[in-house]
Amino acid sequence: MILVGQYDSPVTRRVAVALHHYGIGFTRDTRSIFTDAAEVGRISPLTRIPALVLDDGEVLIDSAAILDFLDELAGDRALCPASGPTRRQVLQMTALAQGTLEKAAAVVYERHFHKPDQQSQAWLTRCLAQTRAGLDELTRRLAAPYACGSALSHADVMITTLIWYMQDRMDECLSPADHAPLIALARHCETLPAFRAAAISDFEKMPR
Ligand SMILES: N[C@@H](CCC(=O)N[C@@H](CS)C(=O)NCC(=O)O)C(=O)O
Repeated sequence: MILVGQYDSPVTRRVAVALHHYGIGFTRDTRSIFTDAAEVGRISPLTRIPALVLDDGEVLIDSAAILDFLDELAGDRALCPASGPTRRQVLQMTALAQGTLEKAAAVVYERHFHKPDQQSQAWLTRCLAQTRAGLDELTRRLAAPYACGSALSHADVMITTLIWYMQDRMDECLSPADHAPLIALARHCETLPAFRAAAISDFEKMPR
């Protein structure tokens, strides 16, 4: 399998963490969606990452759909229960964290692609408020020791990769005081082997 995408993409990194956690071997294609967009677009039709190229050449896109496939391979070790209330909780917490990322990324892209005088302040204000609301709600719903209780799940992985993104790209929404439990969870998860194996190298960062 080949995982396409750089690890500064939280959704790409969450797939990498799951692959390492499950012990599934893979290689990487670290070409950039920005500087190598045409090449990435030949693999991933929307020129988005992650994409997972299977050994027979089939290409899977979208982190949730990719993880659905990997969870099937992982069976009982999947980072999401197969059924029941905890499954719902894991999927909802993961969706909340991923939705928060989408709003934060919208701010990052607006600032990256538009000069300051071309940026929509109304859009930025809206996205920043939605990002902040996402972080607040994640904090409110957070269980212990992991996001959804006693076991590590996809929610912890998404929260951890999201927190890295917030700290690296736009620290104006993440509050060390208000979101301390989220930050502490991410700090703990970053020490786990699967997260360390998917550490972000300096070369794989979006051009500024
Ligand atoms: N829902 C998708 C989102 C994928 C996504 O937006 N990836 C970003 C990187 S974090 C990307 O490829 N952005 C480039 C673009 O949209 O042009 C997933 O979970 O895989």
